Amino acid sequence: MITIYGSSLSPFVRKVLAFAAEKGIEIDLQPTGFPDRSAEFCEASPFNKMPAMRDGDYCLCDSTAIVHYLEAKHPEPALIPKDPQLLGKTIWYEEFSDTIMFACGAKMFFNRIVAPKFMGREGDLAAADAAERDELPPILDYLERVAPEGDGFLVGDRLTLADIAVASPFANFRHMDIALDPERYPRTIAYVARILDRPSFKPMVERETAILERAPA
Ligand SMILES: N[C@@H](CCC(=O)N[C@@H](CS)C(=O)NCC(=O)O)C(=O)O
Repeated sequence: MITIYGSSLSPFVRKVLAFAAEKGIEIDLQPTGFPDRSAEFCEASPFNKMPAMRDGDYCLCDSTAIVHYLEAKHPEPALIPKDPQLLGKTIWYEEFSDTIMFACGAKMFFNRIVAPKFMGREGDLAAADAAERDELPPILDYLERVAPEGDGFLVGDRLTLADIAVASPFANFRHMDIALDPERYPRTIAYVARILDRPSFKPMVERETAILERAPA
C-alpha cells in the first residue's frame, strides 16, 4: 500500500489524499510530528515538508510530484487531462492554489490555528488579519469569475486536479470560520461546497474538525 506522510490539515496533503480517493487508491496515512525528524520521514522528504510518499522502496515528496506519480501509476479515472489546453489550465489552477492561495491562507491558518494549537505559542494575528483583508478578496474575486455554475467543473466537463487543488484550501478557511459574502461570491460558495461535499473530501474534513476541537485552545 502507498504511504503518505503528513496531516490532512495541510492543503497540500489534503489535495493528495482527495486525489488518491477519487482514483480509489488506498492510502496508509502516517501522521508526522511537528517538526518531524524521523529517519523514515526525512528519507522521503529531504526538506522535511509534508506531504511525502513511500511506495515500496520508492520515495517522493511534494504534492505536485506525488499526484503526477499517482496519475501515471493509476491512469483511471483520469484527473489530469491530456488535451494541451485543458492540461495547461489544470496546471495553472493547481499552481494558483499552491502559490497564491497558499501564501494567503498559510498566514491566516498558521497564525490563528497552528501556532496556538500545535506549537503552544501565540500567532501573529495582525498578519493573519491583514492577509484576510488584503490578499483574500482578489483571490475570491478571481474565483467568482471562473467558478462554474450548476454542476460544472473548472476545466473541461469532468472533475480534475484543478477542482481538487482549488477546493482544498477552502477546508482551512472553514476551520477558521471564514464566512464568504453570499452576495459577492455566490458561485464560488456553491462550487466549493459541491467539491468539498464529495466523498473524497467530506469525511476527511470532518476528521480534521474533530482533531481541531480536541486540540488545546
Ligand atoms: N510545494 C510543496 C509544499 C509543501 C509544504 O510547504 N508543506 C508545509 C505544510 S502546509 C510544510 O510541510 N511545512 C513545514 C516546513 O516548512 O517546515 C508541496 O506541494 O508539497
